[in-house]
Amino acid sequence: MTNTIAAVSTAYGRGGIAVIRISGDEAITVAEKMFHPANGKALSEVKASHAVYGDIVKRAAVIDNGICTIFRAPHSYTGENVVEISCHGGIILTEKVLEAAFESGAVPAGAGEFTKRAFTNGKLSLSQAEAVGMLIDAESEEQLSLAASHGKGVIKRKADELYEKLKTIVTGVFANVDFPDEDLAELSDEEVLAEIKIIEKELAALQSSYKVGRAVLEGIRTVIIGKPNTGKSSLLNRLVGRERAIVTDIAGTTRDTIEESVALGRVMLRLIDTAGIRESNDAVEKIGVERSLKELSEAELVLALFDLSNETDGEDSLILDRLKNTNATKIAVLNKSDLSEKFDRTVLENGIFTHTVEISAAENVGIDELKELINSLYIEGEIDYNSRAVITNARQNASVSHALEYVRSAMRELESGVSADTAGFDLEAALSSLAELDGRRVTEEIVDGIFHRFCVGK
Ligand SMILES: Nc1nc2c(ncn2[C@@H]2O[C@H](COP(=O)(O)OP(=O)(O)O)[C@@H](O)[C@H]2O)c(=O)[nH]1
Ligand SMILES: [Mg+2]
Repeated sequence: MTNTIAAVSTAYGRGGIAVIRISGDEAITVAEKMFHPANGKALSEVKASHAVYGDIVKRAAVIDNGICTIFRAPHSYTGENVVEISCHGGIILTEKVLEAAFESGAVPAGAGEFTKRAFTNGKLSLSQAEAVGMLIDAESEEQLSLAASHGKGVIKRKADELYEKLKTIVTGVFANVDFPDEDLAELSDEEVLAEIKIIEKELAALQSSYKVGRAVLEGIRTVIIGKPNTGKSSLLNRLVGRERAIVTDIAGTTRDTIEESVALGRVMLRLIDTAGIRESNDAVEKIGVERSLKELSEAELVLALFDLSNETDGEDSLILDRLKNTNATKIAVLNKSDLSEKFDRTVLENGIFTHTVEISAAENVGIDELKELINSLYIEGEIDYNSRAVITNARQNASVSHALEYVRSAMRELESGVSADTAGFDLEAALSSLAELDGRRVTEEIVDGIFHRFCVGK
């Protein structure tokens, strides 16, 4: 069995060029069997990081010609010997070139295996490897700049810095315990407390940065809710920028929930349009209303629509009642501002809503203001992602949050007069949580989970 892997690294389909990547100890030996340089030299003689032109060969037949680039370990993406063969980009042709690599001794690469090897071989930290996935999947400018900053190591540096600081304290504390008679006591209990307060602040900042990272990367689960005919689907279509949902003047048009992801300025919304909430005897509509209520309970952000051209009634109260019991941020969106107003705005004076916006979904009035408002709820002002570490996924958040809990527990102990060596156990636990942030110490399971989401060839 060989550990040398091969895959097509470019997108599946027709294209000017496709790249087949081979990585592992035997990469150059594999490539030699299937690529014959036009200058007659052996591939093994080609200098590292050099490219040669030649024939691509499968079972003694020339199937294409192209460029072969050689990278020698450890100076490659994966840290292993890597060969990249660029051929013409056709589906059948690319598959044949890949087959030639398998016939020459390579095995198929798993999803994300090149990047996983780069991580395992220390070429990339875990957050840098995750950044590769973020770059490829980016759907907005904001995601792209965040991915680029992680790729350049902004999380890695912050994780290393905090880890080293905390490690110094932990070793200082335990030096005190293990060798009390020796003069190793670097830090008094007061000094330990002062130092961990600094770390607590930094971890808290990192934890709160997830609000931004999540809004930009994962998206805010946003539910549009309201009575039938208030213009929920019209608003969804405005925000998505196309006629995604059916809009009619018939109440109960939207019967099922409709989901769409949309980059709204700097943040992503996972938008959910729902069936209008009202008492109904129609069996299908009833199910729709139940789904709306379920979505409401899981929402992070609620856009509650009210129709300004209609008088307030019991159905509005029903919705307000439901909204009272959700934790989401709630914006009252007053629609149909183009029509004459009959709505009694005092029903909204109940502390449920953090903001009120007036729009006309039909005339496209107030939509930009609504977009700006939503952005400002999650991102305040300009952020330079290169200088400010913003964490972006649940894994990073869990590591930071656990570390913060332990640090706070140690702080409380020290403040209540417990000696530093007892608090030291919490600090040790904080250190091991922090070790997970950037893959310094991480389980095989977590690593596999990350790279399985990648495409094959990356
Ligand atoms: N005049 C006016 N009509 C609107 C506006 N927004 C939606 N409508 C109309 O209201 C009706 C219901 O709209 P729809 O988006 O289907 O409402 P939904 O039931 O809440 O999804 C349709 O006839 C829309 O054209 C608006 O801002 N102004
Ligand atoms: Mg609708």
